[in-house]
Amino acid sequence: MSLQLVKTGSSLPLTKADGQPSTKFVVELSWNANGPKAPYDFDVIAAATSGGVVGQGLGKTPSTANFCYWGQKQTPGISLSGDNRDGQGDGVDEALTIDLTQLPAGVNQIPVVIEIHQAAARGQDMSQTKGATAVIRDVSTGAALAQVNLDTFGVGTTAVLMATIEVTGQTAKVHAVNQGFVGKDLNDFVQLLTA
Ligand SMILES: [Ca+2]
Repeated sequence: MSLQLVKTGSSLPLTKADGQPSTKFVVELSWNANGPKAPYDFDVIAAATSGGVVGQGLGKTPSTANFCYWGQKQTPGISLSGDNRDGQGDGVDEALTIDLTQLPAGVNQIPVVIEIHQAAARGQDMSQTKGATAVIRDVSTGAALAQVNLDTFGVGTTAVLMATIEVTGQTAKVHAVNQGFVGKDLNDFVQLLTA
């Protein structure tokens, strides 16, 4: 399967060219630093959750040990490449690697949230920036499987649930969600996603 753009509200199974499910893949996030209050420090937040239903509600994780972000880059089944502070330069700014075989039992959703670090203090929001893309790439083949683009958001939106990875056993599907959150920061998502 070649790279497919997944539009907001749609989903796509993460499947390799040979038809087998991708069990280990990277979510490569790139964003543009331009905007009136640059630099913008986007942070990726992901968590291995259970109990959520796409389009209806977020799942929860029983422990903050399953909460992957710049302050905790290695969690069971999910790891983060690093913390890019300004989106400068070409290519991938931050990348999440997800290994379905290493996730805690019972996980059915991994929300992928993009948040602007210190948005309130810096007077920044998503309306000022020029978007971001997430490309999902199979680790074993290197092939790009799916792309989700950040939608346009209004003034005050500081975080976006960009995509949700739906996990069923050793298969995964990406949902392009693009749900904006006004005024929410990292701590709010820790609370929203922790049981
Ligand atoms: Ca960052």
